Amino acid sequence: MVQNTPISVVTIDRFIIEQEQRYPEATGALSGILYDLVVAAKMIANKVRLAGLADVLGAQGTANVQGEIQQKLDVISNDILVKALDHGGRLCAMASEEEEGIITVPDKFQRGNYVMLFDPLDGSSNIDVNIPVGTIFSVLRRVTPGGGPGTVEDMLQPGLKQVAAGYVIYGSSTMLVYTTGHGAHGFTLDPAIGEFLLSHPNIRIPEHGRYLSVNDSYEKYWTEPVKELMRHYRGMNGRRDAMNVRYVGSLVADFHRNLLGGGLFAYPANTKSPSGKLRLLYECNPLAFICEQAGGAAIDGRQRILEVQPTELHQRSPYFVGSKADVEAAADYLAKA
Ligand code: P6P
Repeated sequence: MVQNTPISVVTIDRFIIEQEQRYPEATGALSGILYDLVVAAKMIANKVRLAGLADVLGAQGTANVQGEIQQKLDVISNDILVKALDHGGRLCAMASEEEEGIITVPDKFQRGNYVMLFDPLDGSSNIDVNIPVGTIFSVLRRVTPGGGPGTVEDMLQPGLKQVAAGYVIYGSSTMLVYTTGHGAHGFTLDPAIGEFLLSHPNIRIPEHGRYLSVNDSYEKYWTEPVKELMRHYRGMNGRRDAMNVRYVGSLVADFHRNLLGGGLFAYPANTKSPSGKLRLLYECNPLAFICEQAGGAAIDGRQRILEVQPTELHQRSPYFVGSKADVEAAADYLAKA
């Protein structure tokens, strides 16, 4: 089994199949989705890696459903994911931050019993200045009757229904971190052989965080309890040592550093963005699943993020995710809101 093998030779494909073999009832469909996702991740990594050299930097000249200027690599990454996942016969629909409606599986392909939601290239506005960006994904089992196209109803499920979730960070190295509910595991891409190799088995996030990731330029728009909470994290009320502020402005980069080193990422609601900025279904939920599997926590300020019942595909949510003790502090302070 994986545990007895030097982690440097455990490919992600081997890890996926050994996870599947632990469940005799498994059909292999989820494994197939993950295999297709891995191919897409390698292709996107290759595009991102060459971004400075090829004509893929800069804006596409269009805006996405969020009204955000699409970067060329946003659109390229979205297309790579759709084309890598639409023909495998495991999905009945997809949803993307880059597309307003759901993405149907063409009639010429078989449809399966899962849906996938993704942010194809989060933080893409940072690409031109070589700051790490990421792909975030979430997999749900369909809830509508099988056979036909998937619907929005299949997407609007609470995060605790996820059967798999994860992210790819395109940084100093390319890493894929995912969970199927049995721990969070990290794989590093070895470009020399084009394989993701198990490098971070069973990731555990420290109980207390070292890092605080928040954009405090919005402080004037925060409620008083949020301001109090940030003073707590900065050690200004004597209840804890000050956290080091680290804010890259790229969710996957900030989340990944905090996952490995301990920390808290916060994007609170504010008077300008009463629902916060981050998207519940394909940003907050998948990272919350990973974080809880690593021993951390994630809330929207009032409740566990994974228990929020979505009502809209691109709905936003306030977000506090990371080391358990620091998320609990957020729940304490915001209960006074
Ligand atoms: P702000 C990038 O646009 C993003 O969606 C996340 O990757 C990042 O954490 C956040 O927005 C940064 O937002 O308002 O601090 O610039």
